Amino acid sequence: MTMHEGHIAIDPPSGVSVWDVDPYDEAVLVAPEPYYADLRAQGPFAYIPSYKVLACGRYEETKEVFGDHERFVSSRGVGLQDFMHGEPWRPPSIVLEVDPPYHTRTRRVIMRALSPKAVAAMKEQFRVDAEALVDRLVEQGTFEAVTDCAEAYPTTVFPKAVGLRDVDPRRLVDYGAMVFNALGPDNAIRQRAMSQAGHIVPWITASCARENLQEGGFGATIYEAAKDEEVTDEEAAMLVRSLLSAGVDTTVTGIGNALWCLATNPEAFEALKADPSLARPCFEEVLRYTSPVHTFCRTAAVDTEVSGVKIKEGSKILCCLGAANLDGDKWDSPDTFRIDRRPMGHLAFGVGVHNCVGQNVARAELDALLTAIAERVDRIELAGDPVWRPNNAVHALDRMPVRFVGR
Ligand code: HEM
Ligand code: OVM
Repeated sequence: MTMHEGHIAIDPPSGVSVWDVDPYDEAVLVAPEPYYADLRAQGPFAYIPSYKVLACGRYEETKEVFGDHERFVSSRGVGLQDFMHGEPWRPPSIVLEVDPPYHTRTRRVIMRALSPKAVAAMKEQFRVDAEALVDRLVEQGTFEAVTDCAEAYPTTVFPKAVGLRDVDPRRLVDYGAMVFNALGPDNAIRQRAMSQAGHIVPWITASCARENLQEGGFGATIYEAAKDEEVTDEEAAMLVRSLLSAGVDTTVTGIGNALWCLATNPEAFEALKADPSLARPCFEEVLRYTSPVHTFCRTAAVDTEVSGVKIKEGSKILCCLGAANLDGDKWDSPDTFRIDRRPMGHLAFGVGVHNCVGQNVARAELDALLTAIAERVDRIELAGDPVWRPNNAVHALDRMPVRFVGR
């Protein structure tokens, strides 16, 4: 057996197009839409020789692979690396990177901590902080969308909701960059993110300890499950780590991408202003249109077949959620941003047993912020060109100067 990039090097299955592309090239990562279209055009799967993996980007196959946890497991890692054949960079997540039946138990604990009721209890604070931030940005006029808004908002509300005693926005954002870049190959982007590990990982680990979490937050609720012996204290700490891994960079990206959609589609912003209750469908369309997490992998646990393609046990499959969310066989005018589309079935939160357990939190944050913007801002103007930031798993802005003109 030959290894490549930390996983089993498979040969191209018969009938599958061999496609010489580097999905992790910085030029592809910062402008992925042509890659998404080419990936879908290759067929149900493409074999990518530079990584010796299969990739899928049509809606149907992406959903089938991503949603079938029995044939396509997460316990061998949801990045390029196969955990069965090498040490992961950190102890694996006990929710994202495990399979049922263990997954069922840990997921239940996290699900209860992030229940609709628990999230509803945070909404008033989300609203107050959103209005204060938007007022400040209107006052400021021109600002930097990524740092001043997209990072500023979640790093204000999310640590409070989790109950972190010690809040360090920089380290929270940079940890997210490590976690998501780690899903790709060991390229320069991953290495740059990982060079920060020394001063971030110990801080994250300490933040997950029971004594560093205030009563009333999501973190304390997870530790209550430990009191009831549903999980151990060590497992509770690992589940808090999952919140800190997945809960910041994703919403930072969602907000940045939402601002980009609204700044570049003024008619959509006019519609949102006219009816702020469109904040929710607007965010769903931002998710479909920009897919904040563009790729997660699965590993075939058995020899199997999808859409007539034979897949060998041990094959890594790149599931390109970003491509599936723009598939013309699934969506009308997929490349048009329409805030009233209500894109049911988009894959930006995944599908199947691992679908995003934090989606209520993400929706509550974006709902509060987009509503505050709709009520307080008359125009959103680009004050310079948006620049995208290459990341092995996340499609996010690097910077975008914008101006909020108040109402
Ligand atoms: C899982 C996307 C926000 C916590 C996932 C998955 C996706 C995703 C695609 C599926 C992973 C897989 O199947 O391998 C997003 C996006 C977000 C977001 C686009 C925001 C725009 C959040 C937030 C939290 C969170 C705010 C925490 C409060 C998690 C966790 C999992 C997960 C713990 C693992 C669930 C499991 O394996 O059962 N997310 N997420 N996410 N997300 Fe999110
Ligand atoms: C985790 C986790 C969950 C979702 C996404 C993620 C890759 C990490 O449980 O640590 O980022």
